[in-house]
Amino acid sequence: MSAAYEVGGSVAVITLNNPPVNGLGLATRTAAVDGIRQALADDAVTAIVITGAGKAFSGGADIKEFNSPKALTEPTLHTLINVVESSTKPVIAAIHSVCMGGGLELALGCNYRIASPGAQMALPEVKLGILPGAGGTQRLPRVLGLEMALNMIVSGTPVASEKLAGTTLFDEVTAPGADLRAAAVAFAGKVADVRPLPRVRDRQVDYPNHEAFLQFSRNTVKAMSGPFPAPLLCVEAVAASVTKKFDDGLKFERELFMQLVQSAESKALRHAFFAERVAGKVPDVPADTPVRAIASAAVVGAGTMGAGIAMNFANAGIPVTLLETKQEALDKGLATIRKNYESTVKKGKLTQEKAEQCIALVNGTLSYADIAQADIVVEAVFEDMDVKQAVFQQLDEVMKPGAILASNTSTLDLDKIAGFTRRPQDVIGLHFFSPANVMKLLEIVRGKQTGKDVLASALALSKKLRKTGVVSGVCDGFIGNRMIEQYSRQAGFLLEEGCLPEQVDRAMEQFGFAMGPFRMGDLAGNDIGWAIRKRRYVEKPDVTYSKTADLLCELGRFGQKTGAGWYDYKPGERNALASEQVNAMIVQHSQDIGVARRTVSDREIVERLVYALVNEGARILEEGIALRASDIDMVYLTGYGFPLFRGGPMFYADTVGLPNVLDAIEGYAKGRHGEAWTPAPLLVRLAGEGRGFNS
Ligand code: 3H9
Repeated sequence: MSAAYEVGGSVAVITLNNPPVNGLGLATRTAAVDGIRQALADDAVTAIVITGAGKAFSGGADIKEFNSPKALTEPTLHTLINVVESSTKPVIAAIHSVCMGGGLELALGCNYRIASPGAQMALPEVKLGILPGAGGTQRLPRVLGLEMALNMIVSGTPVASEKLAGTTLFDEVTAPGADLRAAAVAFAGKVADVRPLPRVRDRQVDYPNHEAFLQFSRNTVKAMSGPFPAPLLCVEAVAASVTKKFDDGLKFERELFMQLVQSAESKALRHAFFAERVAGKVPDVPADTPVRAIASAAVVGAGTMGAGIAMNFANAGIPVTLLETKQEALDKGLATIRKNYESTVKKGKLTQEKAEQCIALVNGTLSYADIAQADIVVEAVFEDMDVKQAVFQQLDEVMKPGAILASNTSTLDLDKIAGFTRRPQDVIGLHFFSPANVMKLLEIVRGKQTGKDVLASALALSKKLRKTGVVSGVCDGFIGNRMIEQYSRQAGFLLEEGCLPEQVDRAMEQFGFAMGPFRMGDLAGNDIGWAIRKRRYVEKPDVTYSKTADLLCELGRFGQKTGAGWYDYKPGERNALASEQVNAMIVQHSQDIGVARRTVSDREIVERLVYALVNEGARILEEGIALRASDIDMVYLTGYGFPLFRGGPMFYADTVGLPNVLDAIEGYAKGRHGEAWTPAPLLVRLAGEGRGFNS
């Protein structure tokens, strides 16, 4: 059942019922149209109420139907809204909880709207790279005015219904706690005989000197929308609500909608929307798996990472104790936390009061005994197995039974770490990304023996901390760092072959990365990669690396923290300036290893770096380290600055076409350091079958 039809007295009530959010898929649209027709045919019915079952009026068009024949199968959303708008009996939308996108467009097609307070009203299509395509851009300005409607449509931000009470959007906003359905039925009784029926389409948008306002909006939106075409087209569609007749405006909106729905940017955003939601699902850990309560936390290690992790708990209202071995280090960690909160307050992103509340939730200690009762402890100490061993043996001694023991390791073997305890089922990896209080990604590392309830608890925790939790199996570097190593290797080889850091960074930034690999290295600290490579030279002597990064570190150029890295930095500034010393060192190194430097195209740079990610991603997928390709995309979108409009490395590879990716990889395999380019078997197989990673 996707919409229920009931008649009480002289009012028919159509209840949209398509969990979880009453998306207006084909079956729901069909049932709603049938409901209206049935009500029109029934002489006993004088008015019709449309409402939603469960936790929404409607979340809008069913996004899963986009680019599928179902979206265009009758009755389309347009047809449904036409049927509602041309009804000869009044139709009242009874709105609660969520009224978004096509849901709001349907409500705008009704003659009257009545809402509960707290309903989230939005036209969020722009966030999916499209615009409201079922009349929203024409009808919303007619009830909210040009400025407010434009703001809502260009930003996609929800506005609470009570804030819109008093506008012509609503005929009534009920009192808190009132029975919405009963109120709507009572309202229907009052308006049953009122004619002519009020229709939003018959209203005018009055805005003196609208052209000046629209031009200002175009300029502002253009400057802010980056590579995304939708925001500017939203302005154009809204402009039509003033400059064109209603039906012409609708037609124009439709044209722009069709253009956007086919765009690569929108496909990428829709992919990211579903990828984010599916990432929290693990096939063998059902949604009803019991979770452990997490009401208190502890963090071992008060360095930058530990302090950032502690802030996450405090932000979520969970008291957290920071543990260090020395008072000085502890004081420094606590001071970092205070400083971070103060600077957020200064930026106007947090109130002083909220900051003080968070700071009050953070305590410090030098004694393991003080953290013993915490529900979860996250270890964030130096990335060295011996140090981790000492910490986990201690935790095993002191922590209460049932406490979750988490490691923030970014590369080390979690199963080995779990083996330092007598409770490996309680051990899990929680890999936060720096700065931990800002970055969205949380890699949740599932060890061989991690309990299902511990995994479910970590996934629930990631939501509470407002992170995107992505599950990874155990391997060196997990999903993100294992892939980035291949990317960095290629960046190093490119330096040997003829590139300078600024060319590589520029090419990657033009592709859309927030930062190219060398600027990123300078920000994160080049010494981190150096330490990892030193370990690799011993553990995996066959893996080749360019020596340039080692030579850089030998010069003490660790990046911004030492005032010099791949680039030069003026004291106190973060602007990366090309370094003569480094560039000369790179050119000299090519000479020393006998490589004739050549001109490398930007296209080659992008292909080599991105396809290195893709090829390793394919292995990770095949080995089951990642559950699905879209999980890998989420890791890269939320943790590594991969351009959102390209949807993540695996999605991007799908859009390029896997046979094309494979061709390029096979070409690079014939070049210098061809050993780094053995195509992943999964890539070869899928390319042969004409499939994609995400299909
Ligand atoms: C549109 O309307 C186009 C029209 O203008 C023109 C057409 C011609 N469809 O976010 P949650 C699923 S475009 C299908 O975790 P929350 C979601 O996948 C649409 N499914 O919950 C998830 O599924 P699962 C404009 C949808 O409570 C489940 O619902 N509308 C849709 O945190 C729960 O999602 C939007 O852009 C959908 N439209 O937040 C609204 N929406 O359980 C996008 C959600 O299997 N949606 N799902 O993982 C949202 O912003 C949030 O989901 C919402 C609920 C606020 C509704």
